[in-house]
Amino acid sequence: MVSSGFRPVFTETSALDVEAELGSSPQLINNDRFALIISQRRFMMLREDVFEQLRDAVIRGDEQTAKKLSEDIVRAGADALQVIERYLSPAIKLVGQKFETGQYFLTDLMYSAEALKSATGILTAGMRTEERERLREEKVGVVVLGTVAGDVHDIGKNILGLLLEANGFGLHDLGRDVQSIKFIEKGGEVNADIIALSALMTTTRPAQKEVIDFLKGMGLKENYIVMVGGAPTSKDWADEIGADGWAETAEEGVRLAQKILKETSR
Ligand code: B12
Repeated sequence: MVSSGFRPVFTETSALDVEAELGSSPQLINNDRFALIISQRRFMMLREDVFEQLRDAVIRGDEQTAKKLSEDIVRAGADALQVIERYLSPAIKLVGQKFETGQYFLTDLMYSAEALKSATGILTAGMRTEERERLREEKVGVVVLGTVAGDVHDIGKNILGLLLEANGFGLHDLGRDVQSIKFIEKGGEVNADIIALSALMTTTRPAQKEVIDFLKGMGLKENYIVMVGGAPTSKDWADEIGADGWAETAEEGVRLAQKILKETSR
């Protein structure tokens, strides 16, 4: 039933799933009934190139198309994170390169950023509610998160926040362009386990160090696990400034937070 040029974009409903629904043996289910159930469950077959179209819409800064394609992808039940990692992150990287090399102006960058923000918002919206519901009971740790002072980039930070919440962390997102002292004030107020700092520019990266220096100066460093991330950061940078952890992606960031919390048995 998968015709050429089309493919399912999500775990296909297996014959056993259908059996459970029909209460009959898989051998007795013919293709028509199988297809009907799939369509009833709103499983869709998407053209294989829909992800490429979404990527291209972000590169072009075409927000309307990006929104529409994202909605189609959500309806099809595709894995939001995979779409972001495989198609949207490379798209925005390319946009950044075009900006750097003068092929794109700031307005182009802004249009692409808006398209990306809308797409990630739509793709992850379902995840937000479902996962929150499921994990509400399991508070595994409290995180204060934000993009450091002078930096308004927040798309990656928002993805990290979403994943932290989805994995049961209590999240206090301070937003972007957050003054260093605010992280510390909030950390004390909510009795945080982790302070997570995002920085997207070489010029704002030093603010991550500033937060750690403030914590040390106030004798509070031992109270928190400080994690840093963002494109211009690295493991070396994290070690240099005395951070407790660094991760390249939001997914790795969550795994790292879980690991450090376990190790420090908080
Ligand atoms: C989109 C974008 C914008 C958008 C931001 C919109 C928004 N709401 O975020 C807009 C148009 C507003 C913008 C503005 C500017 N930008 Co800009 N922007 C970008 C761009 C193209 C993509 C950033 C992005 O969203 N990436 C996608 C997300 C998903 O990835 P990410 O942020 O890296 O996050 C991932 C990981 O890093 C990680 N992560 C992120 N944070 C954290 C934190 C922790 C704790 C952990 C563990 C992990 C983690 O998880 C995320 C998901 O896996 C980058 C280029 C690039 N390649 O990064 C330039 C870039 C960052 N911008 C740049 C510049 C120069 C600017 C401006 C100064 C331009 C100008 N002349 O005004 C302004 C800055 C204004 C300011 N004061 O901040 C430069 C920075 C150069 C530098 N000095 O380092 C870049 C690198 C472009 C370039 N190549 O020149 N920008």
